[in-house]
Amino acid sequence: MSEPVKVMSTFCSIYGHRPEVALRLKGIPYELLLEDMPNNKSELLLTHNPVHKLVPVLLHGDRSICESLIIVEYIDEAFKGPPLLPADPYERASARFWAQFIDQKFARPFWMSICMADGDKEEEEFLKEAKANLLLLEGQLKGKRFFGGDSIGLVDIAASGLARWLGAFEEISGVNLLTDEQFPALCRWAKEYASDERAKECLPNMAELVAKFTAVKKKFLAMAEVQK
Ligand SMILES: N[C@@H](CCC(=O)N[C@@H](CS)C(=O)NCC(=O)O)C(=O)O
Repeated sequence: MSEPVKVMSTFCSIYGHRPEVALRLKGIPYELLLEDMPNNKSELLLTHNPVHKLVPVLLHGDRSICESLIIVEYIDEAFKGPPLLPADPYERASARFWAQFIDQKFARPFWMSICMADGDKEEEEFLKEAKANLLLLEGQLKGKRFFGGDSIGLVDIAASGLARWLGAFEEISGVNLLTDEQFPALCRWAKEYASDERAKECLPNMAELVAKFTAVKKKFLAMAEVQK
């Protein structure tokens, strides 16, 4: 019998979506364990991710794997099913490069531009950087259906925040970042990703996201006010 697979995540987690969609694309059943983050982390989480104490964590039998992109690569290697990374070494390296780009360079200005208070002088800088990064990703689609070619792969999974979470952030902030005029390929991609049956099954709905991140933004702004 195959070993049980569990995903530790939290409600509406952008990073937690990654292992879930990877498992669904591979056709691997799993149990979802939702953590109460960030103030009530379980013993199970602290035991299995003692270094970062973050979700997601993949539990595969008695082994645990942390960090969402590493988990996606692990899932690709540990389970049969459609590949999530290309076979060619150069193409694999390139997919890893863009997935890392999304987490290391793209993520901060992107989220910050949306969390800023209206009229904040840093907002414009963050927006500029977020748009420049979106343009780089737009170029990576180059007429392809997905970043991975004809099917969803590592970079699509890394970028999945653009396909659902961004819409909620735009609604909350009133900032429209991903416009059809500026980013037609990314807009088309976002729609296709969000309408894929396997992705759809583990994407949070818009109302839940808006409610959750409205509360997060309120908390963020209140903390920033205290620090002034
Ligand atoms: N680099 C990590 C980021 C994970 C992450 O930030 N997870 C958030 C939930 S979406 C978390 O656990 N936050 C709790 C905290 O910050 O204490 C990954 O890719 O897995």
